[in-house]
Amino acid sequence: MIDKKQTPFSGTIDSTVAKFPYQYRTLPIARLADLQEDIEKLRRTGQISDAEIFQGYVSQMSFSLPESFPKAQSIIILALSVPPRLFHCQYNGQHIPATMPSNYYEPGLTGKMLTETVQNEIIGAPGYQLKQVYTYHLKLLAVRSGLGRYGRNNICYVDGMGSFLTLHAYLTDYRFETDGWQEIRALELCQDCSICLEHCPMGAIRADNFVIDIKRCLPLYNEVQGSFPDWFPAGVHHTFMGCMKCQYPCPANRAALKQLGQLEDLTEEETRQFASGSPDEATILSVSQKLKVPYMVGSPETVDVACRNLKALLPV
Ligand code: B12
Ligand code: SF4
Ligand code: SF4
Repeated sequence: MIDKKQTPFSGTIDSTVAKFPYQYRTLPIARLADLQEDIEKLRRTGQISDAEIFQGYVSQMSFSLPESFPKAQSIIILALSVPPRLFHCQYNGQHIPATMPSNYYEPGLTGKMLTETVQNEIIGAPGYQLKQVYTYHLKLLAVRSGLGRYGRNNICYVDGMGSFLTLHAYLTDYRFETDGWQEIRALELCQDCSICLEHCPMGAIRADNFVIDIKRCLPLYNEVQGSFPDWFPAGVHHTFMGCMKCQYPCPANRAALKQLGQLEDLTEEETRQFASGSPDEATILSVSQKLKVPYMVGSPETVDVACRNLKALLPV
């Protein structure tokens, strides 16, 4: 069920589990070349890190038109409000707090529901094709379209959502008349603020360069398998995956922080099994349900990552 739109570029998806506010903008397909030029400029000035894991994410990304959709006319970029959720690991009688950031759990909204929303509410006319694209740099697209702005932490902020959101891009052969192309803009609040820089435990946010030092950004290491580097500060871990240290204290998230949700806590036994590195199938299933990470079931790599990260949360 979809609510009536409150403003021209927003709406709410009612998934029966929860309500998900969304906002979107559109750009004409001709803007793909301008977006790619932004990336080329960064590349020419040496701002695209050559860190292997980072390259693993971005080397195949570009603002190109898929061969399978030559008739695409418009790009739709959508921000979905998804609050981080808190949970605890019970361990030796203690309740160890942890966060599940926005983009790692299934909030209760299927891709089909999102696509139907775009089709019915945003395009709003029958007979048009729609294709989700995963290979575009979504924050840049959001900022250039006027949907969001960069924070000093290089995360994208949308009015009314803060940074607690996920981004989704679609191509369609429907032609939107508007071209909301904007300069690449930072939040006005960032002009006189350096709170995220001071709170980043890794020193990834720099005073002299807006582009963060990706090689020092915690999620680059805790999203993938492998041992953590020796230079990691002690006690840095606080999530299932990812990092919230620059987002929680950010003044642009003050209102959004009130939306934080909860997940079911892990029992002593579940925590112990994950910390041991080899949880049994039943425990993997129960933890995946509690933490809303169904993709962990049948993925030994994700179980491995979860075991390492949950163990790192515990006192030694
Ligand atoms: C690779 C990747 C990562 C990498 C690298 C992050 C990074 N900063 O690039 C890692 C694993 C570290 C990561 C971490 C996170 N990620 Co990530 N990630 C991606 C991915 C796959 C690509 C991002 C990308 O294109 N990076 C390339 C760089 C070049 O792009 P950029 O950061 O936009 O850089 C721009 C600015 O530097 C700007 N710029 C340059 N100079 C200047 C100067 C000024 C003044 C200004 C204003 C701007 C500016 O221009 C650059 C582009 O031209 C996207 C999904 C997607 N398809 O886009 C998700 C995505 C960006 N990630 C997301 C999330 C949620 C996160 C985390 C918050 C998760 C977490 N809680 O830990 C963290 C945030 C870390 C951080 N501080 O950036 C969300 C974004 C949500 C949001 N609100 O912005 C995305 C869109 C996933 C999704 N579908 O929702 N991620
Ligand atoms: S903490 Fe301050 S500088 Fe950092 S993103 Fe938020 S407003 Fe900008
Ligand atoms: S996500 Fe964590 S490590 Fe990366 S910039 Fe923010 S605080 Fe620093």
